[in-house]
Amino acid sequence: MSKRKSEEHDNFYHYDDRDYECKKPNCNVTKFRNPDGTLRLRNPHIKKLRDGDFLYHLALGTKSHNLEEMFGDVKFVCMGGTAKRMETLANYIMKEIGYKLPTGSTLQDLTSSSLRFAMYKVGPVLCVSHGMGIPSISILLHEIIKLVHHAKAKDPIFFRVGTCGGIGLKGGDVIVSDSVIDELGNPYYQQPVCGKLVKKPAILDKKLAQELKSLSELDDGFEVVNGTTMAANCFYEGQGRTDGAFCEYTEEDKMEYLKMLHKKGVRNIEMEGTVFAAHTYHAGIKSAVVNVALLNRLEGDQVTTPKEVMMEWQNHPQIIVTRYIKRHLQNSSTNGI
Ligand code: R2B
Ligand code: URA
Repeated sequence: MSKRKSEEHDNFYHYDDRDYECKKPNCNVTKFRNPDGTLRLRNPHIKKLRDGDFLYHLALGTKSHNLEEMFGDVKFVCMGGTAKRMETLANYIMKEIGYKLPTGSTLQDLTSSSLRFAMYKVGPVLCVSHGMGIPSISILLHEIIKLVHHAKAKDPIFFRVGTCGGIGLKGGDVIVSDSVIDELGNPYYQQPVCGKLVKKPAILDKKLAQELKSLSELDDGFEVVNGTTMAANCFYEGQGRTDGAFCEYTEEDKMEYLKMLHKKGVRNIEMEGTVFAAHTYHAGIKSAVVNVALLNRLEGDQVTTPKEVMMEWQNHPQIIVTRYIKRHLQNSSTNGI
């Protein structure tokens, strides 16, 4: 492909749906996924790396590992903030989908020599920690997207299962985002690249968000809602808190801001949603953000919920996402996929 042509078709504005069909008439560049569901990497340089591709923060590489053998069967990637939560999730999924490890063995962190992220694999499900904030999850997204590409995993679906501050929701309630915005209300992730500000639309799969919401059950003991999520770069001032080390605004300013967000459909605030939605969308990956509210921000800023309650609440997004995974694995085994 000539430079000109590749530039034209690499511009995501030419692609109008999740399958990235090019809108140009008679265009033969159709998808960022191959017909078999494997990902086409939007980076021509990777193929040219002389010593293969090393995923530094995962301590895995195309030269040192057989990524296809290790990860080729991955169908779902679940990401959450902490290593412990991802280990718990992997063990929970293992029980729910009836996956058996050889007698006497336990799940191992597959990134053990990296010490940055932790990753557990349960059959077709990867559970990986992403740390806090956009820079941290962005590093992980680059490397996990390359991992599933190198592994030739087919049609992987990505989930972020996390925590957030709810707006007008109770602690323990779950928000499945149908859209994500930044602190200024922009529905995209923007980042300086080689001295220029580059924007990527932060788009989540609405159908997936609705399906996840529909998996809530009457006796769950928590609500599941769809809504807009705001991703902030800061836990304190960036989320309008008045309990940080600095605060040059009033309680009234904060309440006005939070109420304005609520009026615009924002139901929660967290710290990764924009880049998660933007990078998965850009890669042609279906994705969802499922967060549990740790507090109602209209009632305060401090997170003082007792640890045991918090641990229980943190299971709520995991319960919903695991139901989705279980249902889809059952359907694919019934359909012989
Ligand atoms: C939710 O919780 C973390 C901050 O406490 C952050 O990672 C987020 O999005
Ligand atoms: N995580 C956030 O980013 N904000 C909150 O209020 C709670 C958890």
